[in-house]
Amino acid sequence: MSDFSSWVSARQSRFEEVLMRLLPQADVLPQRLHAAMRYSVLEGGKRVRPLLAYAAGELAGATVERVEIAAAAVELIHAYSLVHDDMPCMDDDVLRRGKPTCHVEYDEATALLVGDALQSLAFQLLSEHRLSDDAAKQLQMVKLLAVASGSRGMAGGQAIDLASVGKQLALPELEQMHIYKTGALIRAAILLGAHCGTLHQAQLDQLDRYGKCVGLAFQVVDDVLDSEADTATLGKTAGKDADNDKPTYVTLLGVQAARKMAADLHGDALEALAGFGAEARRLRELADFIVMRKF
Ligand code: GRG
Repeated sequence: MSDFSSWVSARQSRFEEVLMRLLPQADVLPQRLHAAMRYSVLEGGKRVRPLLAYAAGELAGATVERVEIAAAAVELIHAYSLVHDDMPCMDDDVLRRGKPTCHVEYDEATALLVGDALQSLAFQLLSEHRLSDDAAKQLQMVKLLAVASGSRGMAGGQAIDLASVGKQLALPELEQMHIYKTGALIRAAILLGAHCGTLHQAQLDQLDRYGKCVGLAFQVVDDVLDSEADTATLGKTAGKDADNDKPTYVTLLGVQAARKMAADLHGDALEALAGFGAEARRLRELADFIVMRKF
């Protein structure tokens, strides 16, 4: 196992323990809602956002206990978005992470409440744990996650996405949609991890640039992987989104150009870290992983 793989595995298993501890226990009232929350968050997921938060926190000299609270808040928002995204009123998916989606395993009303409660829990965590010695900075962290997940972030990106079904978007519009929908939370994960430690504003700006690039690269790669899966398993024409005819980087650019775009974004992400030394190694490795991943 490479040094990076051991780093990833160690943090993933540590983070699973953190989530198990922070989520309400399933035997506490309301048991069904709590069980559904745990079902939707635990055992599954690559934990890319928490890994980015850990890596940024390490770079900023933060304590791991602080970073993982911030990372958990981000991951709970991510999990809520997946639960809602899978519902019949949105993507209407029956499988997520290899198991029935929350509304299939439980019911729609429960899935709606799971998303709501996970979102509230995320902000509860950010406000009840001390994440910075500077109270004003901690308040700024709460705002950062609120903006990243709201109408000028993930929820806004989802709204643009839903409105784009069956339409032809231009590249800048598609990019803006993904900067909101996927990129905002990835950037927030990195910045929140960094805010748990100490960096100068110029360094935070560099990290934000890195986050913007890896956030977009993550989505481009996701589109390429989806298109390959469609072609392989469904015999569909490469480039057609299997779900609902939504525009993607692949439908717009073709697979080769989408791959090139991911490679360029990868290069830009590494360039944004040029001012950091060896301490940014994990962030560089995570950029490599995001672009080269196969799942
Ligand atoms: C419902 C407000 C609201 C927002 C939904 C993020 C999102 C917005 C929907 C997810 C749809 C989707 C498949 C987007 C593509 C990129 C993405 C976020 C994939 C899932 O993230 P991963 O790969 O998932 O990190 P895991 O399971 O590894 O956590």
